[in-house]
Amino acid sequence: MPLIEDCHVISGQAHLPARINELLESAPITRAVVLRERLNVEFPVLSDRLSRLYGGNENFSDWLNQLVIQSIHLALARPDDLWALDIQRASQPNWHLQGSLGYCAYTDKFAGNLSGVRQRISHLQELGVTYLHLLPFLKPGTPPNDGGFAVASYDEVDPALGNNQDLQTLTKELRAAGISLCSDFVLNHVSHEHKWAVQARAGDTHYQSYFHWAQSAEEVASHEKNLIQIFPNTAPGNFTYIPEVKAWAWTTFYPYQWDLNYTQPDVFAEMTKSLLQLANLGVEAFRLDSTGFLWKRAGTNCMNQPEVHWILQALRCITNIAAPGVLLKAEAIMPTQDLPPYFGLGDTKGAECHVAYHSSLMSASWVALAEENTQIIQDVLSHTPALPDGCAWMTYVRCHDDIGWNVLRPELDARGPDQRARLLHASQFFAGQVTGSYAQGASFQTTDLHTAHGTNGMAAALVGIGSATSEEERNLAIDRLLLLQGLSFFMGGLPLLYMGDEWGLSNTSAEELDTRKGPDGRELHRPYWDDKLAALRQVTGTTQHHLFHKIQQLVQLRKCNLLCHPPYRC
Ligand code: OTU
Repeated sequence: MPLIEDCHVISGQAHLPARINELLESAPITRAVVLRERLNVEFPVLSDRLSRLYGGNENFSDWLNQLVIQSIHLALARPDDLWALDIQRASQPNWHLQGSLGYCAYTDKFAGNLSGVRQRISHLQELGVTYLHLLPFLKPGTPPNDGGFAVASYDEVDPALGNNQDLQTLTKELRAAGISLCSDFVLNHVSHEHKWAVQARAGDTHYQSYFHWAQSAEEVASHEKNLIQIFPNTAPGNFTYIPEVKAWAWTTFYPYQWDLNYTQPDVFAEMTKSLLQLANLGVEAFRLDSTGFLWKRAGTNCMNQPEVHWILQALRCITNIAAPGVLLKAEAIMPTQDLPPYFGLGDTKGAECHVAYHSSLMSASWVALAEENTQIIQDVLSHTPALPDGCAWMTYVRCHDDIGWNVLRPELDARGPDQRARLLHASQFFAGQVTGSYAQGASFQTTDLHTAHGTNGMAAALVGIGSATSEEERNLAIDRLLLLQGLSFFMGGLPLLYMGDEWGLSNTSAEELDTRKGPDGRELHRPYWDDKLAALRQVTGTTQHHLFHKIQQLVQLRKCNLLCHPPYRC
């Protein structure tokens, strides 16, 4: 059932192709009836969006039918409990907004492996968590692999963390505890060790078509002049020469992450298949990584192209058909003004993602802390649109990435030509380079003292819990963190806590950093969970206790607030 009724295509009794009708006729009657209802709504929208992308291809109709057949087979394979959950959620489109609280962690750092996460469920329940985002747990390429964001197989759990059966057991236990598991789904790129990349390197032209290639240094240069750099220090440029292919692969992120080519319809079909298979293992939400970069258009910065939204809307149709209880979350770390389309607003109107990160609000809250002035938060909020029914911002204070400063450029530029210096100030402040700063963070991807890119560090280190030398300073630092969490909790979206922030877990130690492979500065805020320190949350008088109980109070307050004012909107 679509959450946004108002699509370009009028839905009704869709004319379904004969092969799809035949499949439904041979399917168990109760599922077939429901699937037919869903297809009546979704098939016209799906074929519209996909024909915008692939309609020019000769065999488009056959390909589309095959895609729908694949999705129906996966819907028929959906375990009974998940099928029932789909039906229940379709009748409650705001199910994920009823007092939800998110929590985000690396599986290995939080609990060793997927089975270990089951031992942490009681902790999550103590907090009132309803949504758990475990950072990439699918089979990655050999390190360095961008913390798992270079995926070698979307169909297998990382053997270091368990297997698909462990994943299924975990999702079941979490569900029984009222917690939905969210998995990253890295749509934009794959590891250079993924079988598609391996076959492309071996000369298979079909798999070469799964990637983007530049044939000459001139072609690379002509693209580069329009593109941004995500990791300017550690992975400069957006292309990597692949000697076996004698061409440059498009690699927006690290050289070992090859961007997928969504003009190739098989890429879309294969990725949707993997997503539905994970949904059938009980994954209830997908964090769609780096969505802004999915479509390249020469002469542009290749970000937020309209086709990105046709891809995402088609994906939404597919989940609405085969797993409608599943949530789609856009990870588009873009200025606020670029985000409404990810919720299906604007020129590319149509049901799209349920949730998107509000990264500008997050970064603005840190600038405000450094400036002791809320102006920038107010500017961001004034650019933040109201959302369609069933949609929400994901609000947060910290996550596994750096605090990116550049998303705030539009707000600052609107206030004057000299205002970007405020980002530099914030960056220096949190790196402890400004007189009076209490922060123990570090700048990310810039060694140039005149540019601000991002800031690394755990919240506790950034607000001054680590540098406090007296009770008074410590309380002040805790209050700073609560102030930021309060904003995230009461903005009206779906708040997300980052692992350990509930009791003040600090930066990764210098010794530990030395042992990690690769030079990624973000490891500073990817420490191991510390059971001894975490246990202090039960001991009165400790920082951990103080913080944890205040966070619990915020959670309670939020629940009461929601009970008194449902439904809430921002
Ligand atoms: C995402 O991030 C992930 O969250 C990062 O952990 C990955 O490195 C990256 O994708 C590649 O998979 O631009 O819109 O710190 O904010 O890389 C997506 C920089 C992104 C991240 C950025 C980001």
